Amino acid sequence: MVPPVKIFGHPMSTNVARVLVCLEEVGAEYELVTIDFLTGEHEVPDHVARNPFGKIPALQDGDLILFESRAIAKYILRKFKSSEVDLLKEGDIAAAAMVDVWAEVEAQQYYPALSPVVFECIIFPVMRGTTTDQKVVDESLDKLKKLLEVYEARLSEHKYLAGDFFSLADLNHFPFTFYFMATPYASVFDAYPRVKGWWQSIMSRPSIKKIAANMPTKF
Ligand SMILES: N[C@@H](CCC(=O)N[C@@H](CS)C(=O)NCC(=O)O)C(=O)O
Repeated sequence: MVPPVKIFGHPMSTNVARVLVCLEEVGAEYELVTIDFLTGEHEVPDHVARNPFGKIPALQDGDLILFESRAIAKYILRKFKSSEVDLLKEGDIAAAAMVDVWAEVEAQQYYPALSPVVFECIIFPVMRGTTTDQKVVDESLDKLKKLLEVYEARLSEHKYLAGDFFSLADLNHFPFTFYFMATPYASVFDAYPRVKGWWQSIMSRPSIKKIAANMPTKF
């Protein structure tokens, strides 16, 4: 029997959640090996051997060990691609390029704009015991609002970011947006009805509901 893919991480971690949603989407068997980053387990030598940056997640598939959640996500979607689930569209060069474009927008623009709000309001208070730096939050919200205008226009033309199909580009937005919606600033999205509809359709996916159920928003 082929051993299942192992994911080393913690279910409440955003970057782990991204990978777990991919595994759920493709219906792959997997084992989540808990690395409790709240108690520093990600810094022990065994884990640093998997991820030299001492972060979660890491993936092990036989002899292959990977880190960086967005790269792991692609590996999973390539390995377990089927006629029913193809979130990279690699058989269609133009569609695949649009997936790449919007996946880059997520990594290079959306994540840097939105994540400071999540760090300031949710992650740092729990992990570092700090209080919210309002200047950081306000600057991030300004950037986010400009970005959401572009998203609103894009989602007025297409149901999803890369086109009229759900892809990794959409999925990659899930973990940080999920926690953003638990901050006092969730209503920022109300001004962008197409973006809100898109977010609701992401949240209605069984894979996302299953993984989100293990992501606490109150501590
Ligand atoms: N770019 C990396 C980021 C990994 C990362 O920062 N993971 C967080 C958990 S979501 C972590 O390990 N934090 C512990 C720390 O930084 O000490 C990825 O996408 O995998």
